Amino acid sequence: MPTTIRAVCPHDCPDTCGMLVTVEDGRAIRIAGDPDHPVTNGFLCTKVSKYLERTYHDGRLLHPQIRTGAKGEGTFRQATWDEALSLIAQKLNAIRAENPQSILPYSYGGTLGSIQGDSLSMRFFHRIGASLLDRTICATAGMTSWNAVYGIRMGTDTETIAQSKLIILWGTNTLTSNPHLWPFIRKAKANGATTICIDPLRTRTADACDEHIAIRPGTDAALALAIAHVLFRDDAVDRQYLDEMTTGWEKLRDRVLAEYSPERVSAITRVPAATIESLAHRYAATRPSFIRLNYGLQRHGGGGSAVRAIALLPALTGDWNLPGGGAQLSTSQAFALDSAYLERPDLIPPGTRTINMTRLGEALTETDNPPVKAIIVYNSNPAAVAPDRERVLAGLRRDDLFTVVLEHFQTDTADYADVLLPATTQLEHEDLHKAYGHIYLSYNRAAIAPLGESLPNTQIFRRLAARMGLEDPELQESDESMIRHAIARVPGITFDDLQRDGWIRLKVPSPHLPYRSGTKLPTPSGRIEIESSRFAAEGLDPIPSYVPPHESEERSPELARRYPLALISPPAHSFLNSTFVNVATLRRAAGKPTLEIHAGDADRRGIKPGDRVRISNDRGSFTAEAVISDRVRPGVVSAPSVWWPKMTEDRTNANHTTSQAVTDIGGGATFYDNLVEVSPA
Ligand SMILES: Nc1nc2c(c(=O)[nH]1)N[C@H]1C(S)=C(S)[C@@H](COP(=O)(O)OP(=O)(O)OC[C@H]3O[C@@H](n4cnc5c(=O)[nH]c(N)nc54)[C@H](O)[C@@H]3O)O[C@H]1N2
Ligand SMILES: Nc1nc2c(c(=O)[nH]1)N[C@H]1C(S)=C(S)[C@@H](COP(=O)(O)OP(=O)(O)OC[C@H]3O[C@@H](n4cnc5c(=O)[nH]c(N)nc54)[C@H](O)[C@@H]3O)O[C@H]1N2
Ligand SMILES: [Mo]
Repeated sequence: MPTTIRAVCPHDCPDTCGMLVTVEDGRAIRIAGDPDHPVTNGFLCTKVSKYLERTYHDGRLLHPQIRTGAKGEGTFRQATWDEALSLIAQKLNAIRAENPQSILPYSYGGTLGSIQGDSLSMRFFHRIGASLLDRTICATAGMTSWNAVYGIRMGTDTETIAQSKLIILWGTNTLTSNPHLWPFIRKAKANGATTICIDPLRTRTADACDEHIAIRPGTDAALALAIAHVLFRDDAVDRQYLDEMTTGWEKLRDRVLAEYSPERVSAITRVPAATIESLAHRYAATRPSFIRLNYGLQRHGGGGSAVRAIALLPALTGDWNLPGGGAQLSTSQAFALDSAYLERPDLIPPGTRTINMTRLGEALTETDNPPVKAIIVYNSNPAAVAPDRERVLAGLRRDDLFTVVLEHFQTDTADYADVLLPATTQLEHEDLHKAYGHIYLSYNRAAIAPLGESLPNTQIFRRLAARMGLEDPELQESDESMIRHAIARVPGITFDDLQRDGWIRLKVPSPHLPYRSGTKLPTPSGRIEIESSRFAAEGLDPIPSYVPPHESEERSPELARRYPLALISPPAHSFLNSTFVNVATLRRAAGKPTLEIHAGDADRRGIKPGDRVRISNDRGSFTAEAVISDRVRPGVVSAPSVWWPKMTEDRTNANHTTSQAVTDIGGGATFYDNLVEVSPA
């Protein structure tokens, strides 16, 4: 008899869906979105609906392997767990004896599970004194900025959005990267809401909105400050809310009135002043208004400042008091999980250095004192996703670097491994999930037995620790025990409840209004810090301002002359970062690597539709097929990402051109702050 198991989508996406997996004779035969989950709404996205094709894929790694060919070539021989772990233990112990900081963990969002993500692995690296990894590749610019303003990352309750009357989708491609928000937006539209998309590209989301504002990349802070200008100029702010709940609003008012008029901001953003005026008027006049900003707009040199400026708009209008009003970047801190219990930062030896993952190329090729001699990669595919790929590969090619990769598949990164270890997928292990686009806590039950000899990440680190002679009990704790402890302080939800129900809404009032009048916030002042005491203490501008892109006429005119086109490489609809590129159905849906370019820009370069083009700058180059399109604004080109280089014609992808430079706030990646030139290949 088939049975149905409640599972959770593990992927790095705000939606964190509830999934129902049907299992027959030990094999998963069907996967579907949970129809009862209020956010999942009974459907899975294009990608995850193919999760069974991915799980039972021919390319699944089923046994440990040891490299036999050159690094990058991808030839291995099968080994036993015993042999593979002995080799790793011996190498890591030898490096540790000299300096444990020569060991670098490298992980990111392969799974967002609290257990198979960062629990035992973190304890292990903390215990041995490895270098710390600052996990900046996606979201730290925005997270740091939001927290400076509000003290805690929460936002508008997703389930109230249908009540909104104006929805601004700002730097987010909702239908691709956050599709389970759309049914709420559709309901709001049916109730008369207006939708506006702010994106340099006319995405499928922009098509589905009432209005599209094609902003020049990297200039959103200026646009937000122009909206603030109009709100103050026209006396459309909520004075009571500002006085009660915020700090420093008068200083912001003085700055925006003096410096951010729609006329001046039009020159920065290339958005007509009349469009800025009408956007600001609409925002001033419509309650409740909701802004969905996601992480796309902060991948620029001034990305932190952009999130900061946008984040405070609902504080100017008092929208935080209204169901359906406010803004959402992330809800992840609404979950009071005990991450210190899971990760044990108390085990970190004092003085341990931190390496910014965005600067992996530099860390592997230039860092001394001590150099990185071993890298252990799990839940990530840096040879495809990290910026400045040629530097990253130069590092991974080093003969004196010992590389271990825990994976489902033989990715580009796996090709550089000395030892390659097979990990289980979400259907084969248990896990606990918070979310960053809603407030349901979820439990993933294992649906099937591990395929081949694969093991959960946690089990691999347990075995490795034992093999290295580390006898600490915290390196042997079971997954279930860690889950029980992690949720101990979540009010009103027990492990038994989670096991029974699969997903549970946090016990907060409905609607959840996290910054309503009267709330004391965990900032130094207890208020929304328009004037930020944290930033002032760090020597940053205490009041929000516009910081131009690193690679722009304003900051690097000579570079802008040589490389006049701004390249954005946002997620392809059928991929999840580099995950799913090897799933045949989804790769067919994506077609091939393309570059969208405006007709005028293409003409000037003699480029015709379908031509193979080379996209290059001083860091490197890649090729793609030209698509001539008015969906990109003149001066902007777009390369949907993130392709597995080894599955393209010339083994390249957009990250040959992206930079290791980091954002103004939070040390985040700047993938979309990237000037290039394009020529026929
Ligand atoms: N299908 C799919 N879904 C995904 C992912 C995926 O790879 N594929 N990735 C997941 C992950 S890890 C993340 S972090 C999120 C990412 O999803 P989002 O946070 O939505 O971010 P992006 O998709 O990177 O960018 C969103 C939009 O921002 C636009 N953009 C770029 N620069 C600017 C700018 O300067 N200003 C403005 N206003 N817009 C700009 C891009 O053109 C793009 O359409 O999605 C998650 N969901
Ligand atoms: N040019 C460009 N580059 C980008 C982006 C972009 O938009 N443009 N987006 C950036 C963003 S937002 C992000 S978040 C990063 C994402 O970068 P990554 O976090 O590296 O994400 P993925 O590319 O999805 O690779 C995750 C890998 O983890 C593996 N994995 C999944 N589950 C498990 C598990 O349980 N155990 C183990 N051991 N492995 C597992 C998967 O098989 C997959 O190969 O990429 C960034 N890079
Ligand atoms: Mo991300």
